[in-house]
Amino acid sequence: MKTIEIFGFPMDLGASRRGVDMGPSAIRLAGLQKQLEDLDLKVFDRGDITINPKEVLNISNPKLKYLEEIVSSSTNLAVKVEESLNNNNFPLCIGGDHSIAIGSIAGIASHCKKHNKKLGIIWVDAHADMNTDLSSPSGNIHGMGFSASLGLGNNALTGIMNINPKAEPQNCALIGVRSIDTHERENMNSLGIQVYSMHEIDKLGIFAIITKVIEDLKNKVDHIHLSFDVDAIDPKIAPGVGTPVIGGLSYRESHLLMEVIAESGCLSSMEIAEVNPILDNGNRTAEMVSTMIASCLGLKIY
Ligand SMILES: [Mn+2]
Repeated sequence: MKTIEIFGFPMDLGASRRGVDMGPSAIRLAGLQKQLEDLDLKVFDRGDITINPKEVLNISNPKLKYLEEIVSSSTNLAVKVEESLNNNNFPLCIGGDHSIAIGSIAGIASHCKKHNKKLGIIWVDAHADMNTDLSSPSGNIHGMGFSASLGLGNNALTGIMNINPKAEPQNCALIGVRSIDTHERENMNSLGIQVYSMHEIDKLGIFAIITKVIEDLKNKVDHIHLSFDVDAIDPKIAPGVGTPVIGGLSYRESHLLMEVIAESGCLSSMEIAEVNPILDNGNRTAEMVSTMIASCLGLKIY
């Protein structure tokens, strides 16, 4: 197994609810590094990317709130993620709001382009994150990460690391979705990504779906990235998220998804986003997330 490099991205500029910038601390406090080292993994925590808080920034464009700071910090994350992959390590990015994906995927795409690899993305989320500055009702960039990675939206977001799009839509899957804006639906349909909403998960089961997605991607791409928004999990189990939506993944569905990915042995990078300790019950959401990351990197029940 590769060496894991942890990058904290204490970002809350992409969201309205405050507190998600404390996500990296909460996940570290939950014992992430120790849990991974217990799996005999080599783990280096590379600390946090520096991000200015809302208190010292201005909104220059209400359709793309805090765009400048998000672009500059995402670029800093992208450079570190690319370097990690160039060193043959596994970058594990912990957020922070889900705009973290814009930077991490930019870094991965840059690595893939220079090494002639095709990139596939598994995006697990209650939302589609398929908005653009033209469609978003809020102007919150955490709802634009998937679309930006696939080339839709403002040039400042799509053009990070000078690669656009970062991945081809046919090499991407969205799993767990249950709250989609009208315009997001149009964007999703125009791109043609694979979508497995909670409806399909209820009917087919998460095991069949993740197995199918991995088999499909394994045949088409050389690098599989997991972007996991913790709000995909049902809020009864993971209450510490900014935009909870009822009817999500159960505790075991979440872990099984991760365990099947681990068994496939073909994951090359991941990020986990949207843990909000202020809205949490103790630190239980971060604790679950820490164990879920371990499941994704080889933790087994026995
Ligand atoms: Mn999301």
